[in-house]
Amino acid sequence: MFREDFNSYKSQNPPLSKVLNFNDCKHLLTKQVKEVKVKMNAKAKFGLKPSKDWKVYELNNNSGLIFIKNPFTVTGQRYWIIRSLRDYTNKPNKLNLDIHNIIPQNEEFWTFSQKDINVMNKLRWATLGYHHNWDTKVYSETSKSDFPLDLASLSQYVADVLNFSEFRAEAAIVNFYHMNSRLSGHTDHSEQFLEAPLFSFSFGQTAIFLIGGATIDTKPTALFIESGDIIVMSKESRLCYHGVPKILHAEVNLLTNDNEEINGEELNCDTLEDCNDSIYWTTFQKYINNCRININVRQVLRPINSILDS
Ligand SMILES: O=C(O)CCC(=O)C(=O)O
Repeated sequence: MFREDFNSYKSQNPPLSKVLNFNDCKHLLTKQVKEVKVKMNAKAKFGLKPSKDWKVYELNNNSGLIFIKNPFTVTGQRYWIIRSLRDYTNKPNKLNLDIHNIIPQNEEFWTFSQKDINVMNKLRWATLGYHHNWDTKVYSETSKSDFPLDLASLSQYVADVLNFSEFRAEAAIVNFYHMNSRLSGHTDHSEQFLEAPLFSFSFGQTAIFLIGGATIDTKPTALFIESGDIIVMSKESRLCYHGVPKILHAEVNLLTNDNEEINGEELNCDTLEDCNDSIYWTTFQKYINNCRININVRQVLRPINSILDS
């Protein structure tokens, strides 16, 4: 079932009318989704709008699959896009490009890619914190680096608003998609503590995302993920098959900065200044006009308390 639907959505003419669209979800309410009550924070943080203004839903057929309709300000989206491309691609984080040795030792990905567009086109992923091992799928104490404080704070803040206040951000995969990229159906089960939710932040081009069941025999639900949308995979949905069969072209215009102030606590000061520089922003706007960035944040370890209890 998952495979058949994946193939149908990856085709030239995907059945778009069957994809859940959270821009217009009044008609989905009660039938396919329900609204989720969140903690009301009046103060905006981390480039997000105050949580009292968020629109948060849970799928009826996939318990624990939470969808937050773009809660970011324009400046907030700019911040996370710049961080993903320019900073999270720096050492000691790992990139798919590392094994090809195409970036000279003393150069950083972003600066080098401005001179060589092929390098930019070859970027597929970066891993942060505990580095995901794509072959063994096992996290190791010998392959980890410091997790970025700002991304940990963003994830833990969203977790807290959704009442997952114990969540700890310990590993992330930043996925970089081109218009012809896909991510096959898979489950994320390498983490030791699978009870913790997984947070997925998307920017740039639109994706069709499929979320199925515990095996590939369950028919998946298809959703559009647009720039700024957040998906949380918690409870039953945490171990469900999911994938991205298609990237669709969308106008993502972050050129007009809303000049909304970002509460700068725990954010990177240089990036905050860069977000408000419209000329500096244009190179990043060019990237997201044809690409999608997905930041997938996980907790790896069991919380200390649960180890002591067992
Ligand atoms: O790009 C997405 O929305 C999903 C990414 C994902 O499933 C993963 O990194 O495991």
